[in-house]
Amino acid sequence: MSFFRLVMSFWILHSEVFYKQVSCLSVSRYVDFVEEGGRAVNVRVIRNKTDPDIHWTIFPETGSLKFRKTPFGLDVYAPENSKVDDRKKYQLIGTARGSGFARGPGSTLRPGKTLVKLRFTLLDNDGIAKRLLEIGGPVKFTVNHKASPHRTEYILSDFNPEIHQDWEFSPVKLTFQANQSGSAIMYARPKEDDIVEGTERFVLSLKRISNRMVSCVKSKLVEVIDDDMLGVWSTWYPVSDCQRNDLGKCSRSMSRSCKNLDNRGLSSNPHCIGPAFKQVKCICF
Ligand SMILES: [Ca+2]
Ligand SMILES: [Ca+2]
Repeated sequence: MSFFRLVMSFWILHSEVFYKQVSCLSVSRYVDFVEEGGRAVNVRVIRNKTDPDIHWTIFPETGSLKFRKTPFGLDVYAPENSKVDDRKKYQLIGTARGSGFARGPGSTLRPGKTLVKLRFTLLDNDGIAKRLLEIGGPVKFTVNHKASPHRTEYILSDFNPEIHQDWEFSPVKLTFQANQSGSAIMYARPKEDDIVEGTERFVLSLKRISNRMVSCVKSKLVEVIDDDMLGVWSTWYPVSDCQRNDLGKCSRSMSRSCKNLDNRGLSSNPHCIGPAFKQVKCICF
């Protein structure tokens, strides 16, 4: 064996070991979309100590997305801004070695080995939202499912897990068996409650779960107008006569009512802080 071949076989052997270690790496993704100012894409990377570092890039390049290293991997997030951003698909590309380049045969630089590619969508929340009164709605999503070899589920959700307390979904989940196709309508409606939350904006998404992969099919920007508004007290109504109650005690009573701050809006359920009724002791004759 010539010296050259010996060197080459060592290099190949060495590189095989190197890539074998890389193959131990596993990346799992939890969500494949990132909401501006909200939830990030969490990428969990499990690798051996000897595995090479991963260099992450976003394609196509964008200033709207940022990285944040975590103890388990990284987060891709979009800082909030007030401009309407594109909703195009991005790829997160992980390459072996910090520089993104590895030294190849003959000391030439060649691109680093691509280890993972994750695809996701940026959801902007600066568009024109569909306005929904809390007691109104619903927001409808049409699901058109083409036959796939896997069992597929569709769910409606927001990034905030509490949405299940505040919204009702119908159906909660839509399931298509393998090779089944069809279409259906799913809807979400904000629940009526007696809590003053104020107007809130959501990105409501239709997610598809197929073969353990989660993907965002559609998303809609909605603004929920809370029906429960802070109100203002009227002045106290005239005091009643001194009256004896069932226990034989005498009192005068006063009441006031909680009114809408303004009568322009859709508000119809005002809430005021403090009692609407009070009693003052008096002497009966
Ligand atoms: Ca934006
Ligand atoms: Ca409310």
